Amino acid sequence: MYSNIKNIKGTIIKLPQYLETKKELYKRDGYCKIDQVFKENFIELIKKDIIKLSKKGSYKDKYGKIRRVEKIYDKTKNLKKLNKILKDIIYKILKKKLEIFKDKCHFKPPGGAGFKAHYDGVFYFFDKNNKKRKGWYEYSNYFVNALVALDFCDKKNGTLELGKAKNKKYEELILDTYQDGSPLLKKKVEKKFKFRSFKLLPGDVLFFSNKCPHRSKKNNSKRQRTILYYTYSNCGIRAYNRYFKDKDESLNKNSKSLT
Ligand SMILES: O=C(O)CCC(=O)C(=O)O
Repeated sequence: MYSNIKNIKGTIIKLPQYLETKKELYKRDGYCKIDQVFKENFIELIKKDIIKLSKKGSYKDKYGKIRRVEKIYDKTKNLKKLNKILKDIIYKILKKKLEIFKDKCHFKPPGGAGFKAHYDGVFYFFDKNNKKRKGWYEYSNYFVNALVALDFCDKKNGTLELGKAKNKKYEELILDTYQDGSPLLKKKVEKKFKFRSFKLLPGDVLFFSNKCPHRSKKNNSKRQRTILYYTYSNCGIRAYNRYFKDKDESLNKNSKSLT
């Protein structure tokens, strides 16, 4: 699968050269891409599992097309394995033992809308008691996303575009947004960033900080673009259920989708 990497068992492991480089890149830019973390046959198994899970519950767009499946990371043997591998790599790159905070699979069917530029988790929401809350920063101030390509991704089918992380606190980052309950960046802020578009093969993984501005375009191809989009944090596994419960109860209505 990813033969250069051993499991962590409390021992300090010398990083393979290519991971040392990734570590430096992540430190400098807030993101790094690792090619072929997962082999094609493993990705095929994951896709089969996801299709089965999507039959039990998914979010659809206004055309009735499946766009998102959530709460999947521990639902099958293969998905559990994938999560463990991602956590191991994060540990090796960042020297942090993080747990899954939220997880989803994003489908972008032909013609499917993209996402406007935003930072992840930088928004406010009103909880069920109408109390104003600080987005993901209610749980922690450290988040790492792992995007696993399940399909080939490129500009045409709406791959992710990333800018370098802005290493600021919530209170400063929120000023870059419209502060309308969504994490969307103001147009003038978006224009200041240089976005890099990532061509990904199935099995490639993109690790990036939630503080990296990112966006994606509509799928203008004839084929679906599917990715796993997991977020890891240092706030402990109990935050996972709390997050999804708070999200269900949140009174926010705004979305970061292009439509
Ligand atoms: O699926 C995509 O194209 C981007 C998703 C995204 O930016 C997000 O969920 O924060």
